[in-house]
Amino acid sequence: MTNPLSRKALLVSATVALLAFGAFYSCTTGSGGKDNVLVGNAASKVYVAPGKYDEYYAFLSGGYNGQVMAYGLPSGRLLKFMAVFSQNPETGYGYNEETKAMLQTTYGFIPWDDTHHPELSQTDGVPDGRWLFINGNNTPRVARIDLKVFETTEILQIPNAAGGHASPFTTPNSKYTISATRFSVPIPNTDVPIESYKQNFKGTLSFITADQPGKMDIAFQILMPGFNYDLGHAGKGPSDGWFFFTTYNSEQAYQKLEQNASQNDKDFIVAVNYRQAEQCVASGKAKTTPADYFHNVMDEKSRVARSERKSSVKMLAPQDCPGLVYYLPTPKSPHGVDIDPSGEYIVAGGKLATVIPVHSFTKMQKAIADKQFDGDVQGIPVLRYSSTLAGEVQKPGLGPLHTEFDAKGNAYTSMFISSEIVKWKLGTWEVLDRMPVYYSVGHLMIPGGDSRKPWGKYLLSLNKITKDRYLPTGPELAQSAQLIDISGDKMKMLLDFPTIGEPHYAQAIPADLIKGNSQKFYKLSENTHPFATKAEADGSIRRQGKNVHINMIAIRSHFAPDNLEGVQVGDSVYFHVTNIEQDWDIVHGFGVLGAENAEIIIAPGETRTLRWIPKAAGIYPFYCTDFCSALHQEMQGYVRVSVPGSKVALKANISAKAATQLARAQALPKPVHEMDHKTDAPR
Ligand code: K7E
Ligand code: CUA
Repeated sequence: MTNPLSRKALLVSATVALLAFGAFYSCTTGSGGKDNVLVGNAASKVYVAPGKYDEYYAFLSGGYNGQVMAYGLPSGRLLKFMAVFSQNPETGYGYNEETKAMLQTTYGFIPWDDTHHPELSQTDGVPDGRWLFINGNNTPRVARIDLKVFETTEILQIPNAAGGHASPFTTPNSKYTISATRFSVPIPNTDVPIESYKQNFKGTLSFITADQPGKMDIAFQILMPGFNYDLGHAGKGPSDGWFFFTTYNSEQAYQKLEQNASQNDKDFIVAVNYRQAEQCVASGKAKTTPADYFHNVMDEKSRVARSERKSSVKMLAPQDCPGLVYYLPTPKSPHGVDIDPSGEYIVAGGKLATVIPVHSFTKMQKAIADKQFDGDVQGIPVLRYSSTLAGEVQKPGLGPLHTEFDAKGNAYTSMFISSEIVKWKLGTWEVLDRMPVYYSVGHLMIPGGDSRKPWGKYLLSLNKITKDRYLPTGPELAQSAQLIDISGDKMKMLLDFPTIGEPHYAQAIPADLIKGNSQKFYKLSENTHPFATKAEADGSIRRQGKNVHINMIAIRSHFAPDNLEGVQVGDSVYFHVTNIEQDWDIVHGFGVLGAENAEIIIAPGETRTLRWIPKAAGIYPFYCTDFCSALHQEMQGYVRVSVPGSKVALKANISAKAATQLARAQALPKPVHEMDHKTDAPR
């Protein structure tokens, strides 16, 4: 089952092969006979009968769509699309007034990002199903998704950083999650010649407090030499208290990195003793440094997001905190760094390396104690390669990127260039099996495979290129995941399924650890939204200058009020719609003719607000966008829009009680609009 291409290509230098890898896709016909699939057997292993549940939840990042998708495994069925860093018109996320603040940054309202690495929260080094963290790669951010509601509830911007790629891998109890700069930049960022890279450009490693929902913050940052920091993983067991990051571009190139950052035989793994960092911070060794960043939180009760702007961080220089950071030389332009379940082995994926180097944590500690240094980089000791090396996997294939583990002492590494998964043995470093994948795998994922207790059983190969695997859909094809059975000695291909966006990485967890906690609706009695309407009689329309607020309920199968008059051209009309249902899966939507943003979807018990600015006089229908009942098509209403200064009075067809309240409210002084964020968000 060896991919013959990988064998041949090993003779070629890795760099040449990288340039030529496109030629590997010379497709054969169709997608039929290429897999070593016993079709019937494989089909029964992924078949989940109608009405039955999958065994695992899998969370796949969406790459450049900025979102995260939940799938079921082994079926590969898509369960939920979760908006994180990108606006999502499907639900109104980032368009409605309640969620716009989630996308606030010091660069303004950013409606997009690039997600790479979903990371489940952990207890004792084992995924626990409480939260999923995900990084924003472009405008460095880390988000928390609450797996009770499968929604983004918190986003922290990472200051003093550019490119939040090595993120958000967590420590064994999720005390910290991390974010390292992929790109080094001047810190603080300022206008300097690019040629002054070596003097002026720096990297940062950010440790983010993660175990308190709603309270993520930068615990401290470590100021590092101006390399590229690529990926990271926390130690566990004996290596608990340490964090490992890969670097590339130790050449400190600032142009044509393709060549200029591939000169050195070895780059580094950075080993950070974060307990030492905590001590140095506690003893005042960190400098309070200016930093400009946002922290955005979705309030659990009002379901309105709030932003806070922060202005400083604690910055540690390794030179001021001896014992904090060491460099482990590692061939060659390493990408992934993965720690085995025992916490002893530190596996690097050297994209251009011909071996998979594995460092030993025990040897690393001894090398530090014995000062087996090969000089230093800007005061950071470099450990001798031979002093930390546990072993090298010889001839693994081409382009090793990422490694995960099963519970039986085996490791599995993705080979981008030779397009295969390679299984090898920890300790003996021998290659045990290979499985070709279609095509060009990036990350691979085993449920719990980066944790202390892998559940094993399946491996998901997350492939970059699909070519001929599915029916053609024009120039751009979906990316692809392949599910592989790893329960036996030999890997077995079970299933292909297309994915949305580019799923760099994924995490999976037994469904039982999440499904019992899934929330069915929001309690209306606990809804503290300032514009909540909890009963039909409480609907209202109010004017505050050019702002018109409409409090409205939605219930099968009507809105109340549903006839509105007195709105004028150029008004900002806020439809505050509360879904007063208290029943699972009964959501309503709201769309209005000519709205320039999106619809809103309102979950049972919550309030969502659509802002709308009518441009011309006339009658505008609105309707429920989610087919909620037999009379869903009747769930509609009208807004009358008059010219500016018109004498048409404000009117909503509401109850007599509500009308009295309306008269009283209109006599009161104007309240401050509590949801006027200072954003220039697109409406
Ligand atoms: Cu290898 Cu961004 Cu983790 Cu993609 S990264 S593959
Ligand atoms: Cu409510 Cu359709």
